[in-house]
Amino acid sequence: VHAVTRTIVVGDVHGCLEELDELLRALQCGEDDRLIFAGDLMDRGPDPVGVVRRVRELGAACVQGNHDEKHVRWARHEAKRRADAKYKNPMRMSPERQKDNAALRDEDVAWLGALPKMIKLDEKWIVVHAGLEAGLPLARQKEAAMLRLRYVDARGRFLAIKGPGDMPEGGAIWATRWTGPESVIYGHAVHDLATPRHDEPTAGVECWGIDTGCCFGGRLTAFLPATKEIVQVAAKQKYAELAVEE
Ligand SMILES: [Mn+2]
Repeated sequence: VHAVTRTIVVGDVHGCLEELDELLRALQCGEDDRLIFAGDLMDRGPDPVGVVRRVRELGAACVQGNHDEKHVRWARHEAKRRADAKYKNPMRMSPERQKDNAALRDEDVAWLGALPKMIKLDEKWIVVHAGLEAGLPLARQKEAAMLRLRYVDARGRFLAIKGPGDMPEGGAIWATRWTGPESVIYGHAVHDLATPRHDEPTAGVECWGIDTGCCFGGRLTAFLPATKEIVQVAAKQKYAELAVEE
């Protein structure tokens, strides 16, 4: 039991339930701790539904990731299809992921669908799954950026990727062009399989990328902004090939 409330942000879990449980033990999480997940609980790892259930049981906060959002949309289309034999689900999803989607309870889907795109921790720090566009106040940030942003143009605005792993011409990692004033903790992009990425694009404005690719055989990372402490567990195995999907 810790005397002081800790704020702990956990990177993309992507179905890695065993590693999540090990991380929670390593952190010795107690009732006083404030746990926030950086999104993308679903897909890639062995037990995405178990991860959603665990995070809900913990009563933890979570921002929505693009994989979580996709499952919410898929479930809505499937509900329509069940109600209307002529309705065709316009989305594509692998059979394995469809099975996971079907294993989510309605309340799990509702919970995933109600996740915020951004969580403000305090006066300095915010958590978002993917990224933020420079020069826009928080209230004007776009959902697409918060769910999917990787690269930005010279003005710090969204640059779409053309193919897997492509950095668009003239592009840069969004965190290198973020102008603040908030400091940001984010997931989504695996910059390294071991070490979180730290940028300080403006003095006193920090960006911490804490997706260290556990599902790809890297590590699951927890980051404590107050102390800049990093707590990690190694993946038990490589569950998926490292790939940029969107
Ligand atoms: Mn993502």
